[in-house]
This record gives sequence, structure tokens and C-alpha cells, in this order.
Amino acid sequence: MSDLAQLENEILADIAAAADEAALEAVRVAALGKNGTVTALLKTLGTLPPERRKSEGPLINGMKDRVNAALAARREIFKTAALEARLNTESIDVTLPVREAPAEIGRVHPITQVIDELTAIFADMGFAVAEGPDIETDDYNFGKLNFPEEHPARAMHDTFFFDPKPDGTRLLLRTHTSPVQVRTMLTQKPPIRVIIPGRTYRCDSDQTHTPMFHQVEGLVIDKGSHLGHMKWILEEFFKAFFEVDRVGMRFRPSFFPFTEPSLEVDIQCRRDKGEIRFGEGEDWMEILGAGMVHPNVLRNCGLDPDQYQGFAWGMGIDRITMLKYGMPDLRAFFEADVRWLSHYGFRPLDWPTLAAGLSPP
Ligand code: 2U9
Repeated sequence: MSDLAQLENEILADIAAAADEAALEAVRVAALGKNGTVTALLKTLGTLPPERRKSEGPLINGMKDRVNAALAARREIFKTAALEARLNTESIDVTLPVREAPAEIGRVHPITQVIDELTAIFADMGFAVAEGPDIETDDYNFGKLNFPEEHPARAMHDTFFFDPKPDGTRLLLRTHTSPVQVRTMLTQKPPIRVIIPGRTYRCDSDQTHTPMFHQVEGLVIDKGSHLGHMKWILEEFFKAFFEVDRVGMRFRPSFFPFTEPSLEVDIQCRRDKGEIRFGEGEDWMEILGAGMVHPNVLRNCGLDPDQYQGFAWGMGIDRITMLKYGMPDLRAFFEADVRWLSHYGFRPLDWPTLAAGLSPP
């Protein structure tokens, strides 16, 4: 056997014996790499006289082609084996129950749902949503809202204060969303129609109070705004929110530093075996506070009270959520218990719209 044939047999035997891709690559490099045995033979061709080059060239090149073909065939075997191994280990049991998509498992918190509902109702009446920071200045939370210095109304808000700064001023956690109205009036020209849903904080904790709670306030400022407009807006809101055809409302005089006159609003209801129905019955439930924006507040926010009037209202979101969806305990809202959320929460794709119905069927 010629040396060439022997070398070829050796290489083909090595290829056949290679146990995996790495071993096969080593055989290839030893034969066809820069310093490989076949490469060395090919290099000698250039130094041979023309007749020998003519006779030996096809022999060496033929051998190189057969080695390449053997390498490719062996590689194919490895590939097929690897695929088969994967198919054997990655089998799918089609009889297993289908795992639910995250959008099916997740739940929207009832407060988020109610904020989305409020937003849909007021957006339909031309209101924009305004937002502001939870950490506020004393001036925006109290001063501009006509709370006199050292007035008991400030103490009634049970404020969480931060440590005073060197200049004596101190920040606080907003006790109501009203500073957002202040910010809106200072930056936007009337007519203004906004609602402000958001978190508020008071140092108060018992069965019906949590230190963090949610409010929605509304504000309308224009040249001829009056309480008649507000009555219509609130009536439309309650009918849409509680999904009833009519609501009886009762206005009682009240006091807030930031409104004059100030009033409290009750809605008619019937209490029946622990259930409450709105829009009918002989009972009344206090639901919100409201009033005409105090002229001092308008002035503090850069508006001329002789030119502009406005009305505002505020209510607790947590409470109207409990009333609408029959939740007995306020504290459960903030306990992050996934069992409570899967019972009371809402499906993420049931987005409330006026056209499709606010609350899911
Ligand atoms: C500006 C002017 C007026 C917002 C108002 C109330 C009455 C009110 C409470 C109801 C229940 C808060 O969650 S609650 O404790 N709110 O009674 N809020 S008028 O009046 C404003 C706000 C901002 C510049």
C-alpha cells in the first residue's frame, strides 16, 4: 500500500472512531489544519517537477476530498443523534392541563378598578386627570388652601410631618389631594375641569381608618360656574358609578377652610339585610364634601375671584369601593393577601368603559 493510501486509511479510521464533535474537529485539524498531514502533502506539490505534479496532484486532492466527505458524513451522524436525544428528553405531554397566561391569573386591585371607573365617567364629562407628589409643602397642603396658621383644622388632619429643614420649613405627606388643585390653578388657565384621584395620608388607624387611604377630588373653575353645575355633575357621576337610573341627593351645610359655602352631600339608599342599594329607599348616606372655592384660595392661586368662580368636591375612594363591591373590611385592602385579591380583584382585560359597562358582568 502506498504511503498516501495508508495515510488516508488512518485518517478515515480516526474519523470513524471520533466519539463526538470535539474529537472529530481534532481529527480534521490534524489532517487539514494549517499544520495538518494532508495540508503538508498539498504544500509539497508546488515543489515537484511538472510531470509529477500532474500525476500526484489529482491523487492528493482526491484524498483531501474523500477526507472532507468523511468528515461531513460523520458530522451529520452526530447532528442526527443530538436531535434524537433532544426529541427523547424534551417530550411534551399534551394531556397536561394548559397553564394559564399571566393576563388570566393576575388581578387588578379593586381600588385601581374604581379609579379606572371614575376616570372613565369624568372623562366622558370632559374632565382631565391631574396628579401631584405625595410629599408636599406645608404651603400647598394648608397655606394656599386658606388654613390659618395654628388653626385647629390643621390638627384635625393628623399630619405626618418630616423633620424641619434648617430654614424652619417642613415637608409633609399630603393629607388630601387638594394641593394638586393648587398646582393645577397655578399652572393652567381657566376653564379648568380636573379630577385628582390619589393616595393621601393621615396619622389615624382603626376599623374604618388606615394611615394611607385614597381620595378623589374634583375642581371646576370658569367664569360662570355655580353649585347647580356641580349638582348635575355629581348626580351624573353617582348614577353612572352605582349603575342606577336615579339617585336622590341631599345637601347639608358644612365647613371647610377652602370652600365657601361648604356642604356635605348625602345620597339616598336602602339598607336591606346587610346589603345597601342606592338610588332608592328611605335612608341617607353621607358620601362627599364639596363647596364653592373660597375667594382667598382663588387669590392664593393667582386667580381673580371677581372674574372666576369654581366649585370643588372630595370623597374617599376606599369607602365607595367597599360600598359598590360589598367589601366588609377596609384593612384587607392593604394587606396584600393574594387570596383576598383573587376573590375581590378584577380581571386585567376587563377595562371599564361607559360603552361596554363599567363593572364586569
Ligand atoms: C381647592 C379648593 C377646594 C375639595 C373638597 C372636600 C370638600 C371634602 C373629604 C371628603 C371625604 C375628604 O376623603 S375625605 O375625608 N373632602 O369634604 N374636599 S371640598 O375642595 C377643594 C380642593 C382644592 C383648591
